[in-house]
Amino acid sequence: MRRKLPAVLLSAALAFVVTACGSGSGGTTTADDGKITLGFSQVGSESGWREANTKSIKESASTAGIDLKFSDAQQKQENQIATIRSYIQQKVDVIAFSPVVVTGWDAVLKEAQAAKIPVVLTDRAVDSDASLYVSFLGSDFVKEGEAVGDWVLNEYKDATGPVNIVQLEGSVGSAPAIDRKKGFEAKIASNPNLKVIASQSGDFTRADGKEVMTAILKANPKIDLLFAHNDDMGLGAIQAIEEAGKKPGVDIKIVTIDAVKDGMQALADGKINFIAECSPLLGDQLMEIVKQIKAGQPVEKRIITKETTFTQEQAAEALPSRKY
Ligand code: GYE
Repeated sequence: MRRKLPAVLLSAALAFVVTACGSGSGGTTTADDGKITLGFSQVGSESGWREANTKSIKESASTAGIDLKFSDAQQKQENQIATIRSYIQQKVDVIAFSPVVVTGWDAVLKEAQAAKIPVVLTDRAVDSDASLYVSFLGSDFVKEGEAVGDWVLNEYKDATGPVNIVQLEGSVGSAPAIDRKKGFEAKIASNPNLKVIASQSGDFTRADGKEVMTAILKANPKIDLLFAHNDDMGLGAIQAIEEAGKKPGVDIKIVTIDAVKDGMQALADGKINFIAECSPLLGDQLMEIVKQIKAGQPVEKRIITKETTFTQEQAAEALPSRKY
């Protein structure tokens, strides 16, 4: 009986043919079985978002028949640089990584370019020259910060006195922390009642979110609103707020970014008031880009993820079918 080859296998096979024809004896490690090798350096496992992102990348690679080398940098740039260098040495076909911080990538990106290994950025941006990478796939973090800012503007449009705001920032020097802060602060600047009274990094983790919020609560008796740059820090802060004898979502309103399951549950439960979504499901698009690169097809330089926002009612509705 004749069986049709699944589309993914077929395109992987085609990609190999193109590669094989084009590369001569150029010594790539494209395996004998025709598989494309992708080296991926992940930021870490700091949040629910990151867990979902890792799962998406691993699953999509396996579905696409791409041989994935995966490494967790534990939120350290030096680990990512070392991993990328090892992928260059191993002559993988494509390198993809989610840069922990924005700065400091020029040298290693130039090394990859010199070795003729295309690099794809996923999730987070770098400040290096755009000629040093092929494509950047991920969210518009400024827009996410603006979406939260818009909600806050509307929520306090009738405020007659100061609204005290606390901001829990993401990892210092990371694109989402820089851009979410920028988008949020630009929006709320139009209402002079909205005052950021404390703004500190919680490194995108639940533990740091709790610790930093505990200290901020002690130092500031009147807090009206918390903006946490991700759900996990918000969830940590919820614990701190409850331990301080206050009601999250009521005594202190909370707005966050990501919309992972635990965040959405807290939103539906009334402990968070609003979430701007940031999709971690980048795997399928990344594998598509990798295949296009290997097939010698043009790829888009910037691919922006589509996202939405959630109120408490919308979270309750969306939760049952939520994938992450
Ligand atoms: O929002 C946060 C994670 O880079 C978009 O990193 C990502 C952020 C995400 O730790 O939860």
